[in-house]
Amino acid sequence: MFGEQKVSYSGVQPSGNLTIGNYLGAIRNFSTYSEKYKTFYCVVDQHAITVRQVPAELRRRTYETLALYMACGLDPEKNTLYVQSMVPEHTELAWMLNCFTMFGELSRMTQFKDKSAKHSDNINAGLFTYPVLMASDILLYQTDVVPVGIDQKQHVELCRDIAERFNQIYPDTFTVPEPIISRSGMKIMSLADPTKKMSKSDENTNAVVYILDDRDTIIRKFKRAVTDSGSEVRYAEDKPGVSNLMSIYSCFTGKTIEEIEREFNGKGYGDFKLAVGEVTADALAPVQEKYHALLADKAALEAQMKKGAEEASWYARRTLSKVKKKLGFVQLR
Ligand code: ATP
Ligand code: LTN
Repeated sequence: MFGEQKVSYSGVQPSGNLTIGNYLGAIRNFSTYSEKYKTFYCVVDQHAITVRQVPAELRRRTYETLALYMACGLDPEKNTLYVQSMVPEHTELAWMLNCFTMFGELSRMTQFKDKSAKHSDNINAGLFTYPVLMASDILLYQTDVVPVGIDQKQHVELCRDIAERFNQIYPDTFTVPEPIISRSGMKIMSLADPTKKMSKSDENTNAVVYILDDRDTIIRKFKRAVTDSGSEVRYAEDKPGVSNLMSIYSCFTGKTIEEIEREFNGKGYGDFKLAVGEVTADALAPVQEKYHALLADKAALEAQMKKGAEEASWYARRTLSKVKKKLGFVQLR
């Protein structure tokens, strides 16, 4: 809560090409808050360097992620859209919050465990304290709600614990945020292994549908998606492949699972997979068109980055100054 206004905050890493998981689980839901909340949506480039990045690619993806935010319907006049590294208050607060976060808490984070298994040659301290920087992002803006996919719930819960701990020692410093997990796009699974999250850093590009994939690629990827034994289009725990495709179809068409089961009653997997591919391609076409137009004007994107960073800094500085005062740091005017 900043003054009288409720705040929504979220972030996406420019660590790869964005997937329909990112779109359905997170970005598509961001605009629901634009009317009633003060909204901040960040391209979290500093989080991305917890795993090695190619500099030119990180730079390119930073522009692309911002353009995708806008193409997915986030109007920069109604939402503060910005790049994390352009607002140095994030890392400054992160240091202070590190001193209020326990080693044991960070050791329990499943993303840390997963990523350190995956990047066993580079288990750096940044990977370990990643959730503290994320808490800093959220708390700087006195955030009320954080729309994310379910994989980020644990991080938002840790952020709440840090805020509560800090507030207990220094009352009324931070708003304690709530994670908001969209029901429909909670967790989109990999097309190659439906027990695994669809992830933009997956090496198997056939397992992942990217927001920017062309129509033929989308249809081909769905055609090849791993399904289960049997041939019935039915949502069930022992049918993770078909269930995942049904969730995707439901997200893009707004139809319920029961409606989908009825629609494909008596039809096989082949017809169903084609239909999923078609609705996905249809839904993404307007996003892609807007995206390409936005990306063609780099100067306009840079102007947007500058405006967004200035807006964000104004809020961030206020919280940071409050925290410094509470902690006993001398601040000169
Ligand atoms: P990486 O593979 O680099 O870890 P990622 O694909 O998990 O990346 P993030 O940048 O970590 O993407 O996530 C951005 C947002 O998208 C987060 O809110 C996250 O919860 C959501 N998200 C990511 N993947 C999925 C998915 N498969 N289903 C639903 N939401 C998702
Ligand atoms: N950790 C998140 C990205 C992220 C974020 C945030 C999400 C960084 N800072 C603040 C919500 C709020 C991820 O990996 N998806």
